[in-house]
Amino acid sequence: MATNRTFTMIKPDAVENGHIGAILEKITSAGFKIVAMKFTQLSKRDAEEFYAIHKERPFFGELVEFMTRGPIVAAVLEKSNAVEDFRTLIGATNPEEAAEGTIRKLYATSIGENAVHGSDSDENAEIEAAFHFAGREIF
Ligand code: FUP
Repeated sequence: MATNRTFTMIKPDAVENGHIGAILEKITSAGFKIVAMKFTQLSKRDAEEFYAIHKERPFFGELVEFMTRGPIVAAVLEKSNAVEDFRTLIGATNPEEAAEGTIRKLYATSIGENAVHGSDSDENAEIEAAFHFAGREIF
């Protein structure tokens, strides 16, 4: 996958709270093009694999429980400097520390339920996109 792409999820809290439309509007208004998208729900196994890097962390059980409790929107986004610019758009992991106007500041509930995911590197963007989408589902 090109380095001008990143991967995102609108997490179960934001879906439950009715923020899908507002978050997609923020994303497209910021210049990101949606090149893949699906409404889906992670199984326990999916979430454990997706967040395997955190498996020794004390919050891992809660993270898996949260990410599997309802549907999510998964998407691949395209823009120059996509990974870094998207991390800026979503804000800090903890919404209390997120900058004004960022998606997490506006829509996240807590550090554990923080509304959106954004890949942290080009390499992870590619791995995460491939986890959720077949090549023919990315346009
Ligand atoms: P981010 O890259 O900002 O999504 O944050 P991390 O990769 O560090 O963490 C991934 C997810 O783990 C967060 F979105 C929420 C959860 N988490 C916690 O629940 N508590 C923490 O202290 C850190 C992360």
